[in-house]
Amino acid sequence: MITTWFTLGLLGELLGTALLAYGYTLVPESTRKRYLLLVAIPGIAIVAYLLLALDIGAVDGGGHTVYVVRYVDWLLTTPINVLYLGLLAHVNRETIGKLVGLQALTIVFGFAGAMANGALSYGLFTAGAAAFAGVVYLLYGDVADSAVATLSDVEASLYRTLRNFVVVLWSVYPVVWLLGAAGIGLMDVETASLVIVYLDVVTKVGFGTIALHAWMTMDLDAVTDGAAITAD
Ligand code: RET
Repeated sequence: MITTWFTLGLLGELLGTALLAYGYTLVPESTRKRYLLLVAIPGIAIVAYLLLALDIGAVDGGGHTVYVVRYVDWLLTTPINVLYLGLLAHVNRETIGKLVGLQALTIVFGFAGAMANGALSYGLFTAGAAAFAGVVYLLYGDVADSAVATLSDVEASLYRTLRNFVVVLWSVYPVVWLLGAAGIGLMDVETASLVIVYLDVVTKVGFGTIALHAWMTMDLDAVTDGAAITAD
């Protein structure tokens, strides 16, 4: 059954990557380089889900299964995701470094916690949660301020939409961690996997699609208002 979920995840990420890759031709030229990050996010997940569907990348974390491949995927893609938000908001390099670093730490601590047992496991989870709280703090603080200060109203509104999307949906991951095998074990591995596959596809493809849609609409505006096309 679990292989079925992973195969569905693979299909979702494949379709999402194809859709977003096609979208590359539809977004304004000035935003294309950055847009590639949005294609890379589900693109990386294709590899992860291919491995998971082939039953590669699971290890024993002291009595329960830990999907290493999943953490490697998150370690690569979630920092790219916050990097995109930082670049969109034109925030300074130092803050981008903090965002990316804290997000990477979130995943590293979460993985270490899943591999550990007992109190250490929860200690590492708490460290991960603290790092993630730092990311959220920056996204509502300095990064949001920079978005308001440097962007047009439509772009600043896109920033807020993407930021809220990330914060709300990503917050489900630590809950699944706690309820699943790495935590109190209330949720069995199959259910947790189903929820995570669903979330992975929605967060990765959804994030890109929201941005794609917004840039397409902005491009249309640019047809009637020539100035907007070079506004980035
Ligand atoms: C962990 C456990 C430690 C505390 C926190 C976590 C957060 C994980 C997040 C994962 C996001 C994954 C995404 C994947 C997309 O495919 C590591 C579960 C806070 C935020 C967006």
